[in-house]
Amino acid sequence: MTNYLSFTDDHHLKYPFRPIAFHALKTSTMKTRKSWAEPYKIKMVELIKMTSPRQRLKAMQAAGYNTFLLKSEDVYIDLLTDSGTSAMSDRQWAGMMLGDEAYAGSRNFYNLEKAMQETYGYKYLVPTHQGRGAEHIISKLLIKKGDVVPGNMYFTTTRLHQELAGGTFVDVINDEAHDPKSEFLFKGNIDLKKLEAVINKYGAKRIPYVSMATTVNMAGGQPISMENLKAVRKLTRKHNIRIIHDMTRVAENAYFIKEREKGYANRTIASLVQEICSYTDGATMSAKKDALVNIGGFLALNDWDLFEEARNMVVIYEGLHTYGGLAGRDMEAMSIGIRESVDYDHMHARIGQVLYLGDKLIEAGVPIVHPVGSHGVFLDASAILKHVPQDHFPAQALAAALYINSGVRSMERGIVSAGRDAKTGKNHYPKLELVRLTIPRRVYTQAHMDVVAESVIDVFEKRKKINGLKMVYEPKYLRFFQARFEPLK
Ligand code: PM9
Repeated sequence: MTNYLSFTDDHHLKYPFRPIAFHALKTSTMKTRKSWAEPYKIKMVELIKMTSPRQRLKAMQAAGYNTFLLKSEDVYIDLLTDSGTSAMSDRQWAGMMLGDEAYAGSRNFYNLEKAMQETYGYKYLVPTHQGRGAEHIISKLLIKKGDVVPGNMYFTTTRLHQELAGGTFVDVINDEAHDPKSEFLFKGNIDLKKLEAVINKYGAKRIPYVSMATTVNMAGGQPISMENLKAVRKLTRKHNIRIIHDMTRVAENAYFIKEREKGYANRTIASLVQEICSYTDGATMSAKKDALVNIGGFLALNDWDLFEEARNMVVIYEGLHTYGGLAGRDMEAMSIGIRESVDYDHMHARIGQVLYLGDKLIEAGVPIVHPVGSHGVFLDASAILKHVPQDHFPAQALAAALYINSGVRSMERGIVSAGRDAKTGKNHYPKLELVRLTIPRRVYTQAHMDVVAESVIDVFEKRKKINGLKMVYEPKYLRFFQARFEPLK
């Protein structure tokens, strides 16, 4: 009989404590226990304001029914984004005090370079102020007018930089990714037939790279499998095409591979992250997500010549190549955050919290994207507001209604975010019309998730009373950030 007091590490690996929400994962082979807790203690708190429905209605009217235009002090639980909203650890804050604020050659740059190389395995680092800074540089360096860039679903800033550089984005994600009800566990996978068709149609010379994201944000934080990634590598190698990896949530993707993909259960998150990166040629990173910082990003490359060009270009748009728009203290916090992001207990609790909220909504019959993804729960606005046509912005209206109901801020991820076709000027009509409840890392407790679930369920029950919106102001680029709306009668 096993001595309870002498469990081996091996036993711990086989039967770790599971977040309660994992019973929903059909493929999970792990045991569950009744409750679980965050792997941290809270050392400092930020007070949040409670508001009345009347105050919230006024705030929403003033914000033009766009949650991006609300003042954050009017928000009770802020699930707008997981970007730059993480709580840093005491070690990261201690690192901030070690900022070497030199213009050139800051010690913190070298620490960041080392953390990036050791954690992700890429050779060369170009720091940038955030992810889109890296997207700007790589798009300008690799894309020529008339090129096509296949990828596993568009992301707003990524596609815009590709278009501004003269390219056209082509979606080659598998069909399941566009179906909120599909339970496919790797909805981030690239459809190899679609990718091959794009290569045959345009020729490899017009494809500067495949844009491959881990996890896929606009699909609901859905992961790509290691098997699919290997196959994409094989195909692109045959045609001599690069893979540029949007590694914004790579550790979250690695966690799903460990949980869901056969043969990976005993691997560490760190080793899976390394393996994912090893199948790609370079990466853009918004460190504001996985890497647990409030600001920062980078471009990572393996090709020296390309790195030299990027290092030269970064001085034009971001700053010297040893700071790229960041303070020394920001780079130090990032280097520590990168290492913390691949810790199993951290990721287990992070994704466990997202699943906890997702499970509550599934139990209540609220239509959401299945399976629950890495960084948030995505409400299926077209299924919830069946009476609101896509041209009346159902997800935008639902996000506004949720805020007015309880002060919970979410983000539209539907027709407003999809924007217009760069060539025809016509609206894109995405199949997914979603509201994202994005969970910041290490910020909220399960009690906050309970309140969010109650509010979403309440709004769901009152859904017939929610009308659509009309857009009364539309900015030219990335309209979701600043567009304004009015309610339709
Ligand atoms: N993502 C998000 O809320 C920030 C605002 S929405 C544009 O999800 C991916 C997959 C992202 C991402 C930002 C960026 C850009 C690139 N790729 O915001 O420039 O999710 O650091 O990164 C947001 P930056």
